[in-house]
Amino acid sequence: MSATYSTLPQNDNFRMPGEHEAHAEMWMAWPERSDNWRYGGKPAQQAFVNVAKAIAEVTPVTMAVSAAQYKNARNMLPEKIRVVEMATNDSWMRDIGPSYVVNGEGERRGVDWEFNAWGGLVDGLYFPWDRDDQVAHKICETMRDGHYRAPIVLEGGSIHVDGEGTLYTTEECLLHPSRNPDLSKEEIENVLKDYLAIEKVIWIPQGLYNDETNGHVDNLMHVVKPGEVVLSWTEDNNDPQYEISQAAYKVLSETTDARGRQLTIHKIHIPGPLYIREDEADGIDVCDGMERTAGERLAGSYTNYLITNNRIILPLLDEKYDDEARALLTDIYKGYEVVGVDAREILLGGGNIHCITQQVPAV
Ligand code: KQY
Repeated sequence: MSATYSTLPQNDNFRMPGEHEAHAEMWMAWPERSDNWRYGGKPAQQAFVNVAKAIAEVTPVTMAVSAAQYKNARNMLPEKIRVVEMATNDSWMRDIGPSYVVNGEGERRGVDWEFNAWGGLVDGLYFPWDRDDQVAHKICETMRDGHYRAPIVLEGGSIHVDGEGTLYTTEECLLHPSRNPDLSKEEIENVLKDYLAIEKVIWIPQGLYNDETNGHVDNLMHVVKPGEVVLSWTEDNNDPQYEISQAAYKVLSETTDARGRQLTIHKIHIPGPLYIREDEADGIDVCDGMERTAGERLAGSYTNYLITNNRIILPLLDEKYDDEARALLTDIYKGYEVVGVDAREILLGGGNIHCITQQVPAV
C-alpha cells in the first residue's frame, strides 16, 4: 500500500539500512538535458546503459524516462531493464529518489526529502526542479511502498549511513545557506534522527574540491560497512584537495561511530586531477547554473561507486589510477565482484555512478 505517513520513522521503528545490505531494485533516470549533457545526452545515455547493465546482472533495474525519450531508451536498454515513463528535470536519482527505511517486520517505506536542485534560487544548478521533487513520491507509489515527506531540503548524495545508527555528512552541504538556512546544526541532526533513526552524525568539514553540489559526502568517501570507510585522497600538497582530505581524515580518525567503534579508514587516490576538454565543452548548451567551460576542474572521485548485492560498480576515470582503485576495493570487499564502467561522460555532468542510482532495500 502506498500511504503517506505523517508520523516519524524512528517512532514507527524504521531505520535506514546501509548500502551494503541487500537490494530489491535499483532506480535510475535517463539523461537528456542539453545544458548538462553534451550532444543532447547521447554519449551519457550510452554510459548510463553500461551502468544499468552492470547492475542488472545482480539487481533488477528500473529506468525512469521522459515521454520524448521513451522509445530511444527502450531501444538502447536490454529487455530485462524495466523502463517507465516518469517526468524529471535531470537524471540524478541518488538525490531525487527516496531514502528508504526498513523495520524488523519485513516492511519498507520511502523518505521523500524536499529537493531544490542543489541550492534553489541561491546557487542551484537549474530552475525549475518541480518534476525532480515529485520523483521520490512517484517511485514509492510505483513500488507500492508507504512514504514520509520530510520537512527539510536534502539530497541522498549528501548523506551516507552505516545502517547501525551512524550518518556521515559534510558541514559544507548540510549547513549551506542554500539548503535549510533557518535550521541550526542541532535541528538538522534531530530531523536525521527522526527520519532515519540515526544516533550519531559525523560531520566532515568539506566535500570534494570543486563539487557543484556544495560538497556531497558521496563524492568524498564511502561506507564499506559499519566501522570502515574509504576516503578520497591525494599526497600532492599543491592540490586544493589535499587540505580537504587531511581535514576529513582528522575528523574520521578522531571520532567513534554510533556503536563506539574507531573507524578503519582506507585512502583511495583521486583520479587526475581531471579537467573538461575543449571538445567536451563544445557540445554543451550554455546556461546560468552549471559551469561547463573548457579547463574547469572536474570533481572526479573513485568513492562515487555503488554497492549492490555483493557487487561494486566502480567508475573508471583515469588510466593512471583506475587499476589501483580496483585493486584496493577488491582487497577491501572480500567476496564481492568489482566491475568497472567507463564513467567520464557521467563525470562531465557533475557526478558519478553513486549519484545516478538509488537502491530499494530488500525486506
Ligand atoms: O553528487 C550527486 N549526488 C549529484 C551530482 C549532481 C550534479 C548536477 N549537475
